[in-house]
Amino acid sequence: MDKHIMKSANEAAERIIEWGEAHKIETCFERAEKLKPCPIGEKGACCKVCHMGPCRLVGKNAEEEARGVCGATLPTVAARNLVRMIAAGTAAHSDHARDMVLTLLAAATGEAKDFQITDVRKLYRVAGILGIEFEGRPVNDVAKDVALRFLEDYSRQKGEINYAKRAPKKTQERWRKWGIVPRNIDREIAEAMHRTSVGVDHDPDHLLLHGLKTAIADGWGGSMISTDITDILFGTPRPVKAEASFGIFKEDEVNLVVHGHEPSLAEMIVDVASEPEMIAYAKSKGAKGINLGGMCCTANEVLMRHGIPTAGGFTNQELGIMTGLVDALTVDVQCIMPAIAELSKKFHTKIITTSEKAKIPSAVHIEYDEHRAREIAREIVKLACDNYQNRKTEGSHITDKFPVVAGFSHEYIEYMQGGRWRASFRPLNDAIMAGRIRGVVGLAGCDNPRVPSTGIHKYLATELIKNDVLIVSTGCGSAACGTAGYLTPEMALEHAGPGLREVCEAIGIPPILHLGACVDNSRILTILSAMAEEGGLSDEIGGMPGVGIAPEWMSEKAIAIGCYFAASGVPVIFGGESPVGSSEEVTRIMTEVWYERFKGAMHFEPDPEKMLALALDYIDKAREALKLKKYEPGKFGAERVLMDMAARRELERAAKPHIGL
Ligand code: NFS
Repeated sequence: MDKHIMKSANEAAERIIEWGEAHKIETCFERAEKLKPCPIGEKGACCKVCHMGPCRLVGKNAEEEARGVCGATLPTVAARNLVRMIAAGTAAHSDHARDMVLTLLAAATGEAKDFQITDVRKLYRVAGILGIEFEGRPVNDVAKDVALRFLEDYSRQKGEINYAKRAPKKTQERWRKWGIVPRNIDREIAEAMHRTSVGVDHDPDHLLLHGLKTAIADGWGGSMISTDITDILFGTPRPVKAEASFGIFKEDEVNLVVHGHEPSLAEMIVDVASEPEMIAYAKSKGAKGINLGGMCCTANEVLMRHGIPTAGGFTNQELGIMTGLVDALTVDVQCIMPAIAELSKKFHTKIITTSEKAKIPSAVHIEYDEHRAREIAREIVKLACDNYQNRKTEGSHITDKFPVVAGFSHEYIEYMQGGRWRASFRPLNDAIMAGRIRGVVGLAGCDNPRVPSTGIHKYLATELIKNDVLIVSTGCGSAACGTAGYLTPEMALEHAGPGLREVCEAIGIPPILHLGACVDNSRILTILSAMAEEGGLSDEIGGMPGVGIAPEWMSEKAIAIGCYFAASGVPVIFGGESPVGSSEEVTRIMTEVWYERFKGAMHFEPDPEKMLALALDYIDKAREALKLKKYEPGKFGAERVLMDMAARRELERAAKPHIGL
């Protein structure tokens, strides 16, 4: 294999890395090569929760014999480390969600005058779920009540988060049985930090149960709240055409990139960039217009709703600057490499930090405030225009780009299966029951310079659809597919298996459905709940022929996501080394024990072929347990074999925990 192929599996990215090497410009790819992971911390065997350590629990019999200075065992240490990752990931998504709630509240009370309720239908749907009266009331009054109700998810001391009731009844019962329905998001995060501090909770299973509780507060709390409010404020996505990769940048226009996670400012920038005064301003600086692009999850937010093109995911952020064409890059929170500020000095790019929570030394700071959103967005657009004149000729100037179809909200997926009045998940359930679609995989999470970046996403995407598995993707998983040209319906004809192809052609969808940003993994939870309610498959999320895969994860947020899927009943497979790999006991709890209790599990498997085999095995075993037709490529059964209660009970008895894979 070519040396460069080892760094990114994306050809355009690879050429920029190569250009950078020739110009002595370092990126995360070289840094990953130089800086090997610490073998102790990597597997979760390092404890640094107090200053008697850090204690390294290593050695031949570490699991039985090694102790920290306080006596903490390896399973305790590994479990604590994982729970802290979950807490951090949940905090990130849910703090983002808190800002969305506060923006909704400010919009509803008229304090944030630049924002309005765009999707009233969605507002009513959410109000209905929350038990808030909406008929005949002013829209803003309903929106205010919705925001205040969501704020309770950050403050109630007893009871359950609002959206726990959106899960299928049986899923909820499992959570209640094991005491993992979250009370409020902040409380579970705080308790996770408390329990994992020195000298508190030392039982790995007990610790991990609280980890699941915290993770549920992310998936069915913060993330789901964020998705819903973003739809209410900026519109529920419908399919849009766009483009992906570095060729989205234009030589003769001002290129302004929005990068990060919170969508409010990016939405305002999208709005402002088309104002005639702003376009005139760009022209006065010698540019033909203003070209917006996105990066990481902010890219997904504005791609889903406006078709703004994306330059790609996490590992593309430095490479985007190295095209030499980015006049300004705004960042807010999460997944922003601090390296971009130093790198930008070699080009003309202005890095603009915008969150009160996040600064990078040497970047320009223009602080976002939802009460002055339009004014701030204009300031940023003007700064990008001013900087257009400073564009130098250096840069890789890569022009590759691919068409993309995105915008598959769960509402749209429901709508496209029956129109406005007969919208349902029936056709999808039927296609799975008949074996046209073998199962569903959520392909999500980061891309990572420790592997040929985006390569495992690409491999799994092509292999899964070849095997008639429908893919729903989010976050940088979607970016990896988009920048590889995989997010178009034509892709179905080329690569999909015969059953999946038939379904995609009949409905007119791509075999990989781009569902949005990482917080929009909550859409997958909603889809699975709707499929359970529709009937014919499992009557809870657990037991569905579905699997979650994050093949190149790196963020703590990904761990929180994986765990809320596992707690909800989805077997999850992560790539790379296991962060609890040092403890067999913790590994056993997260696979076997969680499967017995919740029908979900969390595996870590670095080998892409084994990841694929494990996913297909889970899917086939779930089909078998549901007594569905055995999957055979090209051979489909009857469309509908609904099970009666007796058959279901029989199945419950027969189904054995799926363990030890
Ligand atoms: Ni998710 Fe989005 Fe990407 Fe990973 Fe980071 S941008 S929130 S954490 S790297 S998918």
